Amino acid sequence: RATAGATVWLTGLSASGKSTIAVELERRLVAAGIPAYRLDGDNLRHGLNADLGFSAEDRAENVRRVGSVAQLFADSGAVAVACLISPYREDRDRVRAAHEAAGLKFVEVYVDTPIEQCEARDPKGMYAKARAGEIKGFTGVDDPYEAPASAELVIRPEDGTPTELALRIMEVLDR
Ligand code: GGZ
Repeated sequence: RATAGATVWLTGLSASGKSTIAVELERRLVAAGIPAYRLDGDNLRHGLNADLGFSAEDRAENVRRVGSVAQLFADSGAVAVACLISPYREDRDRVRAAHEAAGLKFVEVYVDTPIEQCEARDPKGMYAKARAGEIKGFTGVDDPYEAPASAELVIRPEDGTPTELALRIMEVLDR
């Protein structure tokens, strides 16, 4: 089987649906006998990245560390499924370059949910807080998000259910 030793990198705004797709992808890969492990930015900020905030420097370091851990998983033959906002193109491209230099597949997936929809979902009330000025430097509100220029896959909400989207990512992995 072609799928082995790869990183899937889901990037997009808060509440864009990255984590939901990542959970489904991880589940389906494991069910298909492919070892997979999810690296969720929000979760890792409680442990490995507990010392980091949301400045551009800290986000860059967050992406560097998760990229490095993802690469270790990929090197072991597993599929790392990273889901982080990762708002800066340069930071993501560095992770891609490191994978490619090591001969490891890197699949960038842009979860392109319009901010209006992310904001309408607002599962944790973060956008409301950002709009009220209670959170400063919130991505998409008063902090930048640089969309990928050449993602392997661009996903929009109307493109399907999380299950359908996970299957589509698996097809790209199999290429
Ligand atoms: C963006 C923030 C911020 C700011 C807290 N900007 O949707 P969530 O709530 O559960 O997940 C978001 C998470 C973003 O962490 P990442 O590690 O993915 O970010 S990055 O890749 O940019 O380093 C959000 C919450 O943290 N959160 N403050 N200011 N998101």
